[in-house]
Amino acid sequence: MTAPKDIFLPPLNREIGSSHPINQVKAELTELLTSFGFSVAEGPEVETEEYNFDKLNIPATHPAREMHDTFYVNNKSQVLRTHTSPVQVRTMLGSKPPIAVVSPGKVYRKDDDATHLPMFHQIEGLYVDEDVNFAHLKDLIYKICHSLFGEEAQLRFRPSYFPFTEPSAEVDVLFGDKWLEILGCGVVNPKVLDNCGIDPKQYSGLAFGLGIERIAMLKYKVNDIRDFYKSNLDFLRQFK
Ligand code: 2NM
Repeated sequence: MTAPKDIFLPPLNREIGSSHPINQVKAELTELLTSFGFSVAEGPEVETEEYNFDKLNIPATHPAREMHDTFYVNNKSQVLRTHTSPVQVRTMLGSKPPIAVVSPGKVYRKDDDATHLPMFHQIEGLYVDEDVNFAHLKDLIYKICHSLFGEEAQLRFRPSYFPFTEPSAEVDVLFGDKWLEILGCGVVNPKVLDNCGIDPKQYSGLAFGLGIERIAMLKYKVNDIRDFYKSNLDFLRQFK
Protein backbone atom coordinates (compact mmCIF):
# COMPACT_ATOMS: atom_id res chain seq x y z
CA MET A 1 0.00 0.00 0.00
CA THR A 2 1.31 3.45 -0.99
CA ALA A 3 0.49 6.36 1.23
CA PRO A 4 -2.68 8.21 0.17
CA LYS A 5 -2.19 11.56 -1.52
CA ASP A 6 -3.32 14.63 0.37
CA ILE A 7 -7.06 14.20 0.01
CA PHE A 8 -7.62 17.83 0.99
CA LEU A 9 -5.87 19.31 -2.08
CA PRO A 10 -8.15 20.48 -4.92
CA PRO A 11 -8.66 17.77 -7.56
CA LEU A 12 -6.45 17.77 -10.67
CA ASN A 13 -9.23 16.76 -13.06
CA ARG A 14 -11.00 20.11 -13.06
CA GLU A 15 -12.58 21.02 -16.38
CA ILE A 16 -10.52 23.32 -18.59
CA GLY A 17 -12.46 26.14 -20.23
CA SER A 18 -12.44 27.12 -23.89
CA SER A 19 -12.88 30.27 -25.91
CA HIS A 20 -16.43 31.59 -26.28
CA PRO A 21 -18.15 30.79 -29.63
CA ILE A 22 -18.43 34.51 -30.42
CA ASN A 23 -14.69 34.93 -29.86
CA GLN A 24 -14.08 31.83 -32.01
CA VAL A 25 -15.98 33.31 -34.97
CA LYS A 26 -14.34 36.71 -34.37
CA ALA A 27 -10.88 35.07 -34.41
CA GLU A 28 -11.72 32.98 -37.49
CA LEU A 29 -12.76 36.09 -39.47
CA THR A 30 -9.87 38.20 -38.19
CA GLU A 31 -7.35 35.48 -39.11
CA LEU A 32 -8.83 35.08 -42.61
CA LEU A 33 -8.73 38.83 -43.27
CA THR A 34 -5.22 39.32 -41.86
CA SER A 35 -4.13 36.44 -44.14
CA PHE A 36 -5.30 38.64 -47.07
CA GLY A 37 -3.14 41.52 -45.75
CA PHE A 38 -5.63 43.52 -43.66
CA SER A 39 -4.31 44.86 -40.38
CA VAL A 40 -6.42 44.97 -37.22
CA ALA A 41 -7.50 48.27 -35.63
CA GLU A 42 -9.43 48.88 -32.45
CA GLY A 43 -10.99 52.02 -31.02
CA PRO A 44 -13.05 53.34 -28.11
CA GLU A 45 -16.56 52.01 -27.42
CA VAL A 46 -17.62 55.48 -26.23
CA GLU A 47 -17.50 57.65 -29.35
CA THR A 48 -18.36 61.16 -30.46
CA GLU A 49 -21.43 61.69 -32.65
CA GLU A 50 -19.00 63.21 -35.11
CA TYR A 51 -17.09 59.94 -35.66
CA ASN A 52 -20.03 57.57 -35.17
CA PHE A 53 -22.45 59.49 -37.44
CA ASP A 54 -21.45 62.81 -39.05
CA LYS A 55 -18.24 61.73 -40.80
CA LEU A 56 -20.07 58.65 -42.10
CA ASN A 57 -22.66 60.83 -43.86
CA ILE A 58 -25.40 59.86 -41.38
CA PRO A 59 -27.38 63.12 -41.05
CA ALA A 60 -28.63 64.56 -37.73
CA THR A 61 -32.19 63.61 -38.79
CA HIS A 62 -31.37 59.94 -39.48
CA PRO A 63 -33.60 57.55 -37.46
CA ALA A 64 -30.54 55.60 -36.20
CA ARG A 65 -29.63 58.72 -34.20
CA GLU A 66 -32.90 58.72 -32.22
CA MET A 67 -32.73 58.21 -28.45
CA HIS A 68 -34.64 54.94 -28.80
CA ASP A 69 -31.98 53.43 -31.11
CA THR A 70 -28.68 54.82 -29.78
CA PHE A 71 -27.29 54.88 -26.23
CA TYR A 72 -26.28 58.47 -25.47
CA VAL A 73 -23.81 59.04 -22.61
CA ASN A 74 -22.02 61.91 -20.85
CA ASN A 75 -24.94 64.31 -21.01
CA LYS A 76 -25.63 63.29 -24.65
CA SER A 77 -22.27 64.61 -25.85
CA GLN A 78 -21.14 61.06 -26.70
CA VAL A 79 -22.63 57.72 -27.79
CA LEU A 80 -21.89 54.04 -27.32
CA ARG A 81 -20.70 53.25 -30.84
CA THR A 82 -23.50 51.70 -32.92
CA HIS A 83 -21.04 50.12 -35.37
CA THR A 84 -17.24 49.81 -35.64
CA SER A 85 -17.13 52.25 -38.58
CA PRO A 86 -15.74 55.07 -36.36
CA VAL A 87 -12.59 52.92 -36.14
CA GLN A 88 -12.35 53.15 -39.95
CA VAL A 89 -12.93 56.91 -39.73
CA ARG A 90 -10.06 57.23 -37.24
CA THR A 91 -7.84 55.08 -39.48
CA MET A 92 -8.57 57.21 -42.56
CA LEU A 93 -7.98 60.45 -40.62
CA GLY A 94 -4.68 59.12 -39.29
CA SER A 95 -3.07 57.52 -42.35
CA LYS A 96 -2.74 57.76 -46.12
CA PRO A 97 -3.86 55.12 -48.67
CA PRO A 98 -3.31 52.34 -49.40
CA ILE A 99 -5.36 51.40 -46.32
CA ALA A 100 -6.51 47.83 -45.56
CA VAL A 101 -7.94 47.54 -42.08
CA VAL A 102 -10.43 45.40 -40.17
CA SER A 103 -12.12 46.44 -36.95
CA PRO A 104 -13.53 43.67 -34.75
CA GLY A 105 -15.31 44.69 -31.56
CA LYS A 106 -18.35 45.39 -29.43
CA VAL A 107 -21.13 47.71 -30.59
CA TYR A 108 -24.33 48.89 -28.89
CA ARG A 109 -27.91 49.46 -30.07
CA LYS A 110 -31.22 49.70 -28.21
CA ASP A 111 -32.52 46.34 -29.41
CA ASP A 112 -33.47 43.30 -27.33
CA ASP A 113 -35.17 40.16 -28.69
CA ALA A 114 -34.38 36.62 -29.91
CA THR A 115 -32.16 37.92 -32.74
CA HIS A 116 -30.93 41.29 -31.33
CA LEU A 117 -29.10 42.30 -28.16
CA PRO A 118 -28.16 45.76 -26.87
CA MET A 119 -24.50 44.68 -27.10
CA PHE A 120 -23.20 42.60 -29.99
CA HIS A 121 -20.01 42.19 -32.03
CA GLN A 122 -19.17 43.38 -35.49
CA ILE A 123 -16.26 43.07 -37.80
CA GLU A 124 -15.89 45.61 -40.55
CA GLY A 125 -13.33 45.82 -43.32
CA LEU A 126 -12.11 48.83 -45.28
CA TYR A 127 -9.80 48.95 -48.30
CA VAL A 128 -8.86 52.32 -49.85
CA ASP A 129 -6.48 52.65 -52.78
CA GLU A 130 -6.40 53.93 -56.36
CA ASP A 131 -8.99 52.33 -58.69
CA VAL A 132 -10.81 50.19 -56.11
CA ASN A 133 -14.16 49.06 -57.54
CA PHE A 134 -17.14 46.80 -56.96
CA ALA A 135 -15.37 43.84 -58.61
CA HIS A 136 -12.71 43.95 -55.87
CA LEU A 137 -15.50 44.01 -53.29
CA LYS A 138 -17.27 41.02 -54.85
CA ASP A 139 -14.06 38.99 -54.94
CA LEU A 140 -13.41 39.63 -51.24
CA ILE A 141 -16.99 38.87 -50.23
CA TYR A 142 -16.97 35.58 -52.15
CA LYS A 143 -13.74 34.55 -50.41
CA ILE A 144 -15.11 35.49 -46.97
CA CYS A 145 -18.45 33.69 -47.45
CA HIS A 146 -16.90 30.57 -48.96
CA SER A 147 -14.45 30.38 -46.09
CA LEU A 148 -17.27 30.74 -43.53
CA PHE A 149 -19.91 28.50 -45.12
CA GLY A 150 -17.99 26.22 -47.52
CA GLU A 151 -16.93 26.46 -51.18
CA GLU A 152 -20.37 25.24 -52.37
CA ALA A 153 -22.27 28.08 -50.64
CA GLN A 154 -24.63 29.95 -52.98
CA LEU A 155 -24.46 33.77 -52.71
CA ARG A 156 -26.78 36.58 -53.76
CA PHE A 157 -25.95 40.31 -53.90
CA ARG A 158 -29.07 42.40 -53.28
CA PRO A 159 -29.05 46.20 -53.87
CA SER A 160 -29.40 48.12 -50.60
CA TYR A 161 -28.80 51.51 -49.06
CA PHE A 162 -26.27 52.76 -46.50
CA PRO A 163 -25.41 56.46 -46.14
CA PHE A 164 -21.67 55.61 -46.10
CA THR A 165 -21.50 53.49 -49.27
CA GLU A 166 -22.72 53.99 -52.85
CA PRO A 167 -23.58 51.62 -54.39
CA SER A 168 -24.48 49.38 -51.43
CA ALA A 169 -25.48 45.73 -51.27
CA GLU A 170 -26.61 43.13 -48.80
CA VAL A 171 -25.36 39.61 -49.31
CA ASP A 172 -27.51 36.53 -48.73
CA VAL A 173 -26.44 32.89 -48.45
CA LEU A 174 -28.76 30.03 -49.45
CA PHE A 175 -29.55 27.75 -46.49
CA GLY A 176 -31.84 24.93 -47.67
CA ASP A 177 -34.55 26.83 -49.56
CA LYS A 178 -34.07 30.16 -47.73
CA TRP A 179 -31.85 33.13 -48.61
CA LEU A 180 -30.54 34.56 -45.32
CA GLU A 181 -28.79 37.91 -45.05
CA ILE A 182 -25.25 37.68 -43.71
CA LEU A 183 -23.51 40.98 -44.40
CA GLY A 184 -23.69 44.50 -45.81
CA CYS A 185 -21.15 46.11 -48.08
CA GLY A 186 -20.50 48.73 -50.72
CA VAL A 187 -18.17 51.17 -52.41
CA VAL A 188 -17.25 53.89 -49.89
CA ASN A 189 -19.24 57.08 -50.49
CA PRO A 190 -16.83 59.76 -51.84
CA LYS A 191 -18.32 62.16 -49.25
CA VAL A 192 -17.03 59.85 -46.48
CA LEU A 193 -13.53 59.77 -47.97
CA ASP A 194 -13.62 63.58 -48.23
CA ASN A 195 -14.86 63.91 -44.62
CA CYS A 196 -11.92 61.75 -43.53
CA GLY A 197 -9.20 63.69 -45.35
CA ILE A 198 -8.84 61.40 -48.38
CA ASP A 199 -9.12 62.89 -51.87
CA PRO A 200 -12.04 61.10 -53.58
CA LYS A 201 -10.73 62.14 -57.01
CA GLN A 202 -7.54 60.16 -56.43
CA TYR A 203 -8.82 57.27 -54.28
CA SER A 204 -11.80 54.96 -53.96
CA GLY A 205 -12.64 52.34 -51.37
CA LEU A 206 -14.69 49.31 -50.49
CA ALA A 207 -16.17 48.41 -47.12
CA PHE A 208 -18.15 45.60 -45.54
CA GLY A 209 -19.61 44.76 -42.16
CA LEU A 210 -20.75 41.53 -40.52
CA GLY A 211 -22.56 40.85 -37.27
CA ILE A 212 -20.55 38.16 -35.52
CA GLU A 213 -23.48 36.80 -33.45
CA ARG A 214 -25.56 36.51 -36.63
CA ILE A 215 -22.81 34.52 -38.38
CA ALA A 216 -22.39 32.30 -35.30
CA MET A 217 -26.17 31.69 -35.13
CA LEU A 218 -26.26 30.58 -38.79
CA LYS A 219 -23.06 28.54 -38.58
CA TYR A 220 -24.04 26.68 -35.41
CA LYS A 221 -27.86 26.71 -35.83
CA VAL A 222 -28.48 28.74 -32.66
CA ASN A 223 -32.04 30.14 -32.74
CA ASP A 224 -31.86 32.54 -29.79
CA ILE A 225 -28.98 35.05 -29.63
CA ARG A 226 -29.44 35.28 -25.84
CA ASP A 227 -28.09 31.72 -25.49
CA PHE A 228 -24.59 33.14 -26.16
CA TYR A 229 -24.73 35.25 -22.99
CA LYS A 230 -26.43 33.03 -20.39
CA SER A 231 -23.19 31.35 -19.24
CA ASN A 232 -24.99 28.00 -19.43
CA LEU A 233 -22.13 25.45 -19.49
CA ASP A 234 -24.23 22.79 -21.27
CA PHE A 235 -24.60 25.29 -24.14
CA LEU A 236 -21.01 26.54 -24.09
CA ARG A 237 -19.42 23.04 -23.91
CA GLN A 238 -20.79 22.35 -27.41
CA PHE A 239 -18.20 24.81 -28.78
CA LYS A 240 -15.13 23.19 -27.17
C1 2NM B 1 -21.37 47.92 -43.39
C2 2NM B 1 -21.90 47.92 -44.67
C3 2NM B 1 -21.33 48.74 -45.64
C4 2NM B 1 -18.64 50.41 -43.67
C5 2NM B 1 -18.32 51.63 -44.24
C6 2NM B 1 -17.23 52.09 -43.58
C7 2NM B 1 -16.49 53.35 -43.81
F1 2NM B 1 -15.97 53.80 -42.69
F2 2NM B 1 -15.52 53.17 -44.64
F3 2NM B 1 -17.29 54.26 -44.31
N1 2NM B 1 -16.92 51.20 -42.64
N2 2NM B 1 -17.78 50.16 -42.71
C8 2NM B 1 -19.75 49.52 -44.03
C9 2NM B 1 -20.25 49.54 -45.30
C10 2NM B 1 -20.30 48.71 -43.07
O1 2NM B 1 -21.88 47.15 -42.37
C11 2NM B 1 -23.11 46.49 -42.54
